[in-house]
Amino acid sequence: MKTVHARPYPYTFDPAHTALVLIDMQRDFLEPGGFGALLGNDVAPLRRIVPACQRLLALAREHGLRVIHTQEAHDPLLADCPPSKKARGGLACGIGDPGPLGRVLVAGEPGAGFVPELLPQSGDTVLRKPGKGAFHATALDAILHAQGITHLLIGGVTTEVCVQTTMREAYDRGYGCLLVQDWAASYVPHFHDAVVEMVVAQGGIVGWAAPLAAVEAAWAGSAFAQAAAAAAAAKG
Ligand code: TIU
Repeated sequence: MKTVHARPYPYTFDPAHTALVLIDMQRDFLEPGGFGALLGNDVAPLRRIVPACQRLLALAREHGLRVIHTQEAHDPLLADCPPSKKARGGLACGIGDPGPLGRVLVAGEPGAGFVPELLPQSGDTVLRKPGKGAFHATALDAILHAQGITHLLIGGVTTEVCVQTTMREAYDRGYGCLLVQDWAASYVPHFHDAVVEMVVAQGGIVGWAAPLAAVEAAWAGSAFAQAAAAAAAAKG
């Protein structure tokens, strides 16, 4: 078992039953000309978490955790895109339209692909999803059950849209989720901060939150992490 010094109290997980879930680190959200930029956002805050994502992925691979990359992308015929989603925002160049990164948010197009620094590796699971939450209209719950996964370390983009929606869906399905704070980002930085507070409020109503350094400390078996684990055990 590993224990992370998290808020609102230590987060304990068994690596054999824990997956890393990296939400939607796609060119369409992180690069100029993609869906996020077409919505009027500055993509710079999202790009800043790429090095932290690389560190956590390396840690996960070193310790044999399962890795799941989600991808918000639609079928080329938009058969899985509700008209309300396509119409939202009234964009001149919206979902399915040809844009600077190919057809916007369409599977197989350059924009739907992952940023080059975070390409999935052999053994990782890639989960295409048509919605904001990773459990909606996907096999994610079945995949996690089949692999005995009970705990999720979650990050990606954007914190208040796909990351938070997925955490809430996971909570209702019985998973224990840790939001790795510097592994997630929003186009609107104070939304990110607000989500962290929402997650840990009310005794961890949605889950736990901790910085990447605390996750790394749990693996290092540092005195700090050990002390937190002891404190949690003492609380019963
Ligand atoms: N617009 C926005 O902040 N996010 C999304 O549309 N999708 C995800 O968060 N992945």
